Amino acid sequence: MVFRSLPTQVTPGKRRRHGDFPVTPEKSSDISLDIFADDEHQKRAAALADKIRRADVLYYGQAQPEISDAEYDALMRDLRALEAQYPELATKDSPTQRVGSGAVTGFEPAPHVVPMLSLDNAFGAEELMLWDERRKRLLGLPAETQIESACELKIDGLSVSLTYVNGSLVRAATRGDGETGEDITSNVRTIRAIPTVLLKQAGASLPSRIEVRGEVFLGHREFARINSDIEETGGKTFANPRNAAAGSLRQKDPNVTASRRLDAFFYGVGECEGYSFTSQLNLLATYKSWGLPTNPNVQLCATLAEVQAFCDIWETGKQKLTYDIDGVVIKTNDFRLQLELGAVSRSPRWAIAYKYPAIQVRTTVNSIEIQVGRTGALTPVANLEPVAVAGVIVSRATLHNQDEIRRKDVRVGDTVVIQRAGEVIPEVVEVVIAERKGTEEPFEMPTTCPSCGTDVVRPEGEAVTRCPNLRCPRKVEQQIEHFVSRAAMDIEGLGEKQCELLTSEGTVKDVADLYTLTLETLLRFDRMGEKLATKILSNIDASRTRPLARLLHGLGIRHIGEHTAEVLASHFGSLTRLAATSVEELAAVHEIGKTTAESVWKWFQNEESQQLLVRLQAAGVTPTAPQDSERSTVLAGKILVFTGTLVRLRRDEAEGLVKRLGGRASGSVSKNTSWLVAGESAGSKLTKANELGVQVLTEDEFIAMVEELQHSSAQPEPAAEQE
Ligand code: D41
Repeated sequence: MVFRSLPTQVTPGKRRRHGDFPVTPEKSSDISLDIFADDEHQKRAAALADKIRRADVLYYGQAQPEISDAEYDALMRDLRALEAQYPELATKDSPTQRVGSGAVTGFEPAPHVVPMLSLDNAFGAEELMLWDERRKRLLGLPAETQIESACELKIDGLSVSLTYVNGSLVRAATRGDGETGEDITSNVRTIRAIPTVLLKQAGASLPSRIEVRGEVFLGHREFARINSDIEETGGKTFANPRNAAAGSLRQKDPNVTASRRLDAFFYGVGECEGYSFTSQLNLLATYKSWGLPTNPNVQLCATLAEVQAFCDIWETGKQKLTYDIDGVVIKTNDFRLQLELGAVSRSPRWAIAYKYPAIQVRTTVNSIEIQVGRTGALTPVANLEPVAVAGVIVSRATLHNQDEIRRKDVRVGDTVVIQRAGEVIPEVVEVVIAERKGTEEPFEMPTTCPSCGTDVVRPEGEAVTRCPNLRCPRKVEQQIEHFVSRAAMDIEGLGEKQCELLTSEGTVKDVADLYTLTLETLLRFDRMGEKLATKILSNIDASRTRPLARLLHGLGIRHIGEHTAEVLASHFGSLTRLAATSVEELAAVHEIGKTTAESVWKWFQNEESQQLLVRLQAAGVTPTAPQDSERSTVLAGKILVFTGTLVRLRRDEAEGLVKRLGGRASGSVSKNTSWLVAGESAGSKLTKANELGVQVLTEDEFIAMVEELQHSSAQPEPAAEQE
């Protein structure tokens, strides 16, 4: 069916740019005979609108959705259908007439120069065909013509709009209601996937001003890491990567955003001056050349059959991705055709989102068991009657904690609806109460640890119940497993089974014990041949000199994931320095927030930790200081000093760049300084550089020089050295 939507007016007086499409009311092809809405229709429309508004507030405003995307889409479709039939129901404030909810307070409003459009959805092949027919009809093309389409994955993240002026990021905004979003510049500046300066290719130009549109998201691994961090501190975990990305992007403290590795892909343009694109593929290739991340899984399709094939392939193919997608976006490739097709009701007619149905299935809860994590957290897990969900057999689902079980009222024996939230972690959506027989058993968290029998504790205000026993075998086993894992000390040969064996008999009581293992001890275990045991010992030995970051990560200090461990290792360089630091010094490190700083400091103050470190050292564990062997050398031997306020680059970015190119960034000017890069309101360092005859560069000159170096790889000669 073709929906009839009200046209949106482009505000008069606005400059016309790419993205301002001629807006024409769509010719209606499905005029109904029954043209007046009665009371009942009105009530139904109002009820649908209410539900949608409520869902909007929960989704956008609080990042705590209550209904699934599929349910939301269904509500929206019903309302649109009703309004298409009775246009007088489509009042100005109907949810169909706007996208998303308004800006949430706390961030400055950020108006979009060119509105951020939304996408109409097509559910299945038939609706896709209808969309294709419509675009041909609108273009006056014969039905048998094929229009070239660019097919992209529809990343399930948050839409953002970045404004670059002469290649420099000046503003980042959320989408908001499409007209006005929120200014999230400081947070976006911390996202490493997003360049603060666009790369200029030799011989090419950059737009003088451009609004770049894309999606910020979290990959599955990072999502899991964030949630496990939150779980450790007893906080409320995110239900899916999308919510976690939203929560991370809207942080009041940019340090928190920085500590979460958000990712991004860019795919669209708003305002654009001084540059023009010819097609969607041309835009994507250009973005890539500027250093903006674009999704590699795009395809130019010559026919609609190819488009459908692309959609079908990714319906199952998406399971192999490391991030979530919720469909495919199909765009008319040629920008001239896009312009001709224009937009109605804030959706371009040249694009459509092909949505996959959210797959939910029913199964029964056979039992609920408790898992003990490496921090001692007790997590209830539902053992399910195995079912296939979106091509994967699911037999377990996390129930998070006691509060969640109570909220959903999940009982053993219940029929439940499950879905793969974020496509990775199976989740119990709800209990099918109608299926209750009365024999289902409510679940209570145990009062003692199922592993060691110690009384568990649940601190006031926290959702997590923990086993406080430091020697809890299950906890130690998990700690060892974490320590030897690939992301940490990478000790091959020690899998789940081996860790269980080593800890269950008390042979290994903490990670330092691993380094005292002998061939004799290992050979006592079942199915441990001499060959395997020798290999394990040699792998343990090799781990003695792993990089410091890996050891730090492996120690399992709260809030220290892989990335934070790297930040700490490269800042402090050694365990000794880390152990001697203060909370203040830690918190001053870029990307380290207060909570992390306190957690690290506390860990190193703890007597048990200190003893562990002494024993590790005694066992010959000498982690290597961080070094980057694959550095470029174009700035080798050069010392740069930055002073004043930089506007295009962050200070750490600039210094990082120098390091990557083999140079050194120093804090003070001396006769050995190769260049002083002076930003705005530079002071005494600039005076000193002038006195010493050190060459001074503006920020622009520095960036131009770096770009030049990266392209030509030629060694620069500063004037000061030529003399
Ligand atoms: O990956 C996406 N989520 C995605 C979203 C994409 N690849 N392309 C998109 N293109 C557009 C238009 C055609 C309007 C430029 C989009 C979106 N819009 C979009 N996302 C959320 C609202 C609109």
